[in-house]
Amino acid sequence: MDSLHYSKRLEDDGVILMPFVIENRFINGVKKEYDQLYDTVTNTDIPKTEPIIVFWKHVEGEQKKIVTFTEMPSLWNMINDCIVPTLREKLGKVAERLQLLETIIFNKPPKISNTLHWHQDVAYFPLKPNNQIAVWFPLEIVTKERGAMTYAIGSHKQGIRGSVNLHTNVSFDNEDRPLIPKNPEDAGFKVKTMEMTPNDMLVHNGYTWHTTGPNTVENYLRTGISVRFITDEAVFDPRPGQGAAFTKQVEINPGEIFKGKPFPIM
Ligand SMILES: O=C(O)CCC(=O)C(=O)O
Repeated sequence: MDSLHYSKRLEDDGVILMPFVIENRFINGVKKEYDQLYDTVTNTDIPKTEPIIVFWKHVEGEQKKIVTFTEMPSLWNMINDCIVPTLREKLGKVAERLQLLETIIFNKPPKISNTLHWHQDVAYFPLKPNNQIAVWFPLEIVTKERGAMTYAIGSHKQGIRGSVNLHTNVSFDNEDRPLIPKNPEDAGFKVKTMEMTPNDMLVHNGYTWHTTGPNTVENYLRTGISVRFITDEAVFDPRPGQGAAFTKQVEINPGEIFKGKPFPIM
């Protein structure tokens, strides 16, 4: 599929699945480093001078852990040598300007992990304009029972929605934006679960509604990595309910151009 087709599909559906775009050498390197760090990382401090990787276990009460790319160089190489070139090749103009916002490794241990409720990423981001694309790929095969990503197709066209606590689905205090319906299918959206292998890559628009269920498969860890990029120059525009980890790295004032060492242009 050429870049026009991919970018048109992203424009129409708000999400695209790109099969077989990640070589095993990238996945194997990241998996090896992640396995080594997984049990040992305890840091919760957020550095102000470099991009971060958030380790987020989907178990109620778990605290997010923070590592840097110095500790996970394989992921930095993968972003530079695989993800960014793939986005540019497959999406053309859409991916011309990619400013790294944050990287999160979502982990769902078997049986005890929970649902991450319907949300759109930009609801949590203090940016204007709020134009973002996110890449997501798993480190293992994902199926519906293993917590695959599920999307409401075309929902990005509905504009900004309110942010909720992703574990409880309760909206934050002072949230006055309309919320995503509890079941987008009831609201007329086609809902699609993206079963995939670690060689595949999802790209979604920051406005597209998505959710993941629990990982119900015994002895099977589900790890998903999301790398988010801002695609237009933006200004810092904070409001309540925007507690993404990277917001603690921001050292500019509201209304100023969003920039800083943690947010490099790739
Ligand atoms: O990996 C997951 O389970 C959820 C990922 C997600 O919601 C996101 O990348 O925004």
